[in-house]
Amino acid sequence: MSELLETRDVQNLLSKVSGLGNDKGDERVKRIVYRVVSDLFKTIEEFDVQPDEFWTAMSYLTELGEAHEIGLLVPGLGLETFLDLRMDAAERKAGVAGGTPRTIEGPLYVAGAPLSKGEARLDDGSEEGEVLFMNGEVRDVNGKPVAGAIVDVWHANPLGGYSFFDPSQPKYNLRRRIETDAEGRYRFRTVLPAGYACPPNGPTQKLLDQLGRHGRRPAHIHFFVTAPGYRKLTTQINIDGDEYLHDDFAFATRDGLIPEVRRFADPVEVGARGLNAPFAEIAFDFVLHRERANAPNTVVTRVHAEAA
Ligand code: MBD
Ligand code: FE
Repeated sequence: MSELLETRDVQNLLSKVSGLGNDKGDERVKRIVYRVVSDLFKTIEEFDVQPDEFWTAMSYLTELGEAHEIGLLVPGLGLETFLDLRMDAAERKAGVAGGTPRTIEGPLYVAGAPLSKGEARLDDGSEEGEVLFMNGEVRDVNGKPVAGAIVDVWHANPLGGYSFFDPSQPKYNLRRRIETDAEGRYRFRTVLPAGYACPPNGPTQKLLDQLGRHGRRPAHIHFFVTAPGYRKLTTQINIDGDEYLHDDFAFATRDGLIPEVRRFADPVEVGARGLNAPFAEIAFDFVLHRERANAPNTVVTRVHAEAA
């Protein structure tokens, strides 16, 4: 590395910047700021970053925040998946094995969706798309059904847009909380989502372009599954057959999260569901772990929107 970084002036600067020389503040924050700022100094040195380039990056960060896209770039850079991999590793170390795999939450959850028992319909009938019935059981790793679990589900519409973020959709469209019945079962009716694409003129896509990358996600459905005494599960299922299934810009596709999609076109079966067009069905069970003292908390504090 460069000699400049080793000089007393720069070392002094870093220590003052991070407050390491004083006895106030927070020790952990100081050490992390020291590391991050010195790594930035190193990056500037190594790439001989010019002032123009540096200030371009600073305006980029401003733009990213103003566009509310920090939560979008984070998964795009694999940071959210990295946190998942670390949580997986910590769980393995604590002996938490098996169960439904976790995958990233993403930036589009909205708290406070309508709550119902056993079943729900997620769309209001105005969505043009293939009807999907999804059902399954919440159980623990020993196969015991979990009654009274909350399945908090959210997904995009057939155009890839999420309610709240896409103001053309009704409030809480395609967002529901379903409490499992006495047998631990849930079921819902909805419309098949399409994959998501980063806003084409936004700052996230602007950086992805410079990396030669697309900003597409395969069609997917998000879940939080919670129950008293159990570890919170954050996961998603992918819709099989999507062209981006294994080419997700957010790196969230995982083995065990690609259930079979059954298609029904027989007029008798279609009619029996009160429909007049072919529909799809997915069966998927969620397997939770009991809470345990020595494993890291999976309840993540994160700022969520709540529809007004
Ligand atoms: C999404 O729908 C999503 O789930 C993630 C992780 C990023 C952008 C859009
Ligand atoms: Fe999503």
